[in-house]
Amino acid sequence: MGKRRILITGSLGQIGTELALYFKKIYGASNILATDISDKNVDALEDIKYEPLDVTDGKRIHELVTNYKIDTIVNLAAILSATGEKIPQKTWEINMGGLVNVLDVALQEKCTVFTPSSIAAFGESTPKDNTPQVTIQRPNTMYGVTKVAGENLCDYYNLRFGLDTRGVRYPGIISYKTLPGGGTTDYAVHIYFEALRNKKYKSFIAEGTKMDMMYMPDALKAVVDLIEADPSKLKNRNAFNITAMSFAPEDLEVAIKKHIPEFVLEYEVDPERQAIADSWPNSLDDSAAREEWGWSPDYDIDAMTEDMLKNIKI
Ligand code: VAH
Repeated sequence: MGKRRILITGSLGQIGTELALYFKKIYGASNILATDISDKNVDALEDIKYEPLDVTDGKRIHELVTNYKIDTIVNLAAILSATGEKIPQKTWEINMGGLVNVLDVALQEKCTVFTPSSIAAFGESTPKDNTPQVTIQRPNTMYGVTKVAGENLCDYYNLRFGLDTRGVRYPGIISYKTLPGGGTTDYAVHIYFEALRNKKYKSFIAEGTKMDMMYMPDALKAVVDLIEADPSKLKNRNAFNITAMSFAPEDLEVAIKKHIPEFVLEYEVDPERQAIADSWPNSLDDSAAREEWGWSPDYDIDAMTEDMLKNIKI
């Protein structure tokens, strides 16, 4: 892999923490700058350099990019779907204000930008099964609105200014090192911790609610595979559908019971997060990512479940 000097925003979030450590293995700790508005769990970054950063402060982003000679910005700072419905204006301010600042600094300093979209960029009117790469996008959450706007803004900066922008539409991401915060898919993380702690879990998402999901190692691999991909092959650039599996809560119950036979899944549905989940696809068509940059996940529900239950320390 060629040398890169990467700044990550939102680096102490669920994806950011593990991405910084994954980048360290590939690019070396001295080439990574982890930033976040909070320094909670900063020790998780080990010897990776950390700087406090509020992404709505464009001047500070510019200072860090020039001081640390950054050539790649991975912009993860965002308020997620469920929290975003409680503070919609703040969500726009952070998710879009941060992205605009990142794109403008990247333009001035000729950086590559990776920023993820999400299955949240789709809504009720989107075809739900095998959702196409190019289709109707009318989300009904502020988080989803910022993701659609973000996809289009990144396309604009690429087409109008030639900026090297890239991104994927992530499904729910499941991991054990850093817990997610404020998401609709978080039930699929909590269930593993509760299965080990109490042998039971009350899901806030209803039985039968299928959503696309992915294990963290595949989510990390996707970032590097896409930023290192041959740009001449990228047609969809900023919003590749990617997925590894699609399941409902009862499918996780079956997978967990293979390891903890006495595990019991109950339901206490949260109407707000259920309404969000119901507006998202059941399954994505990720053939464009497979064709354009060789996307191919390694973990299915059973491989993920075995690894989660083996690694969670309670
Ligand atoms: C959320 N985990 O639930 C995020 C993600 C597809 C879901 O965007 O908001």
